[in-house]
Amino acid sequence: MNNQKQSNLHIALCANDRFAPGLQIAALSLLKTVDGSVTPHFHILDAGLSRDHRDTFVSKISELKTDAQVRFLTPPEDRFRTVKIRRYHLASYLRLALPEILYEIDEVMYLDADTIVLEDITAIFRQFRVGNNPLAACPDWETTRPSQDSLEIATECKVVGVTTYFNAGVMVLNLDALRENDFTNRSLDLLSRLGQYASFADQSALNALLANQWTAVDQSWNTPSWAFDGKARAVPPRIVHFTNRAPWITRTWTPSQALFEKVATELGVQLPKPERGQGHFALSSFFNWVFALPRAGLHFGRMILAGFGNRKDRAFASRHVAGYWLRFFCAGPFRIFLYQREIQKIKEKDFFLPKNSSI
Ligand SMILES: [Mn+2]
Repeated sequence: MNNQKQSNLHIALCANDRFAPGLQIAALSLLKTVDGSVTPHFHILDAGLSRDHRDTFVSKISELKTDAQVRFLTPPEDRFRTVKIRRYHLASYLRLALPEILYEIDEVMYLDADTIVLEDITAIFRQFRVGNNPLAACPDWETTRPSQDSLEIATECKVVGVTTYFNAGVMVLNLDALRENDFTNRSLDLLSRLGQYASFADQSALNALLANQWTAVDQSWNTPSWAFDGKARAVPPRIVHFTNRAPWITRTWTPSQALFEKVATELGVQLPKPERGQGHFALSSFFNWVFALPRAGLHFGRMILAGFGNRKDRAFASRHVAGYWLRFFCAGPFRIFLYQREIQKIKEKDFFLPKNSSI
């Protein structure tokens, strides 16, 4: 393998002030686990970071690894003027411009600022190079095909029949290849025309334009926090990704929250006061649980109606949802015991001290 590539590892992240704690945790946990012989270069897309946050980030990184490089880049926001933004913040779209912003770099790992890295990421780079595709990523845990994300975009890009879909929170990109096929322009053009249909913002464009051109790496490299909590995993998580909440903004009573807080303590990252605390979480969990039973009933009713109307597909879908809520309701009281046990285990564990422990 190319030694030059092995010794320099390029990592891109994107954050604003609100995501500064997540940025620190993602980058510092990566540094703690990465092969000590590589020199990490952090390229931070600055979507609005104060001087203080930038300084804290640089000093924490160099404290941990003196030869690590950090630079902050101003993203070309005007390039996104015509993009039809839906639900997400503009910051989420900026990674589409990585091939242009990092014009002098040939390969980079992009990492969301709401992740915790628990294993050496050089393993993903190795798989990426063997795969010889413009991109390597993990199959998404929920969305399984581009047409499920957006039928309009899948139709436009002629990928309706594609049955694979990746999560864009952890990716390795071959920037040379992406520049060669004009990826940034094509994705911005697509989202300027059909962005209103993109369920997952830039991830929708990435999947539509790079369908069948990506190397799938093990899903444990991008384990959503809800799967971590549900223990729905064959392999222990290597990267945990908070896909539906930022744990320093919304504090929950879950194993993934305990993990985040434990890791923050080990890394010396100070967390802000959460905007929503555990009281809010307890109340909303309780109502979720109480309403699970009527929800299940509602979907069972729909199933029966669809059965009368001879709509087998609808009946099947309703039965699936009804079953989910029924299981959710029945498992409620046990979940408290399971979470309690898991949270205790996580609190007692050291994540970055001994290298060989597992959860
Ligand atoms: Mn994310």
